Amino acid sequence: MGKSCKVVVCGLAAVGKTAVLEQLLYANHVVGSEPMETLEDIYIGSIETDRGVREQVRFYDTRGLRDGLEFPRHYYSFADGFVLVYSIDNKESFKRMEALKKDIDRYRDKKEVTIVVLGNKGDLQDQKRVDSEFAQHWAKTEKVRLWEVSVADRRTLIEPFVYLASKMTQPQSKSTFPLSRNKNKGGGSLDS
Ligand SMILES: Nc1nc2c(ncn2[C@@H]2O[C@H](COP(=O)(O)OP(=O)(O)OP(=O)(O)O)[C@@H](O)[C@H]2O)c(=O)[nH]1
Ligand SMILES: [Mg+2]
Repeated sequence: MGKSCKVVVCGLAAVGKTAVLEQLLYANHVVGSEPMETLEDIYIGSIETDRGVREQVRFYDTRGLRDGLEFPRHYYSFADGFVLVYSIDNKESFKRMEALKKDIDRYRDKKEVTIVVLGNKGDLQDQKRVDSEFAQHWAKTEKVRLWEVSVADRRTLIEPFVYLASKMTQPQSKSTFPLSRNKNKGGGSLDS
């Protein structure tokens, strides 16, 4: 098993952060069950990446954001990845998610962080307040991947998390290192 990556799951209160994690990892969340406000919980997951390797991921399920509550900055410094959750029936939750994305860009310590965005409660189509195209357009400009998902349909959760685990554990591609002429002075045909 590879190294353990740290992923912070965050967003407005009651958008379904805990439900997403429990459904993904244990398949045991009953939608509409009595909500329990999270303080902080850690889940250890094992996810098979698109390279067919199992990777261990530590998920930090955080306290839902409410009015007057700022997201604690210490989360920005250790995370390898973020799952930003909003709920498609709540415009305010999309705005909070956008603000979180901005703060991640501003405060993150690590050079490489992977961000995925989940528009949860996709089953509530008749109460939809966040337009899908608008959301996808935002994601494109921000260069992040966004999926509309529903805890009621566990299959919708798989792709975002496989993508996240695969991206975080991706081996450094050699082609991303520039071939420097100066540093290769010792020899090799590239210098001549
Ligand atoms: N219809 C519907 N309800 C959902 C979905 N996901 C979660 N819920 C419900 O939304 C409520 C809140 O879910 P939680 O998982 O506790 O939300 P949370 O974001 O962890 O809340 P905090 O920890 O307080 O921030 C619960 O009643 C869930 O059953 C979904 O995809 N569809
Ligand atoms: Mg929770």
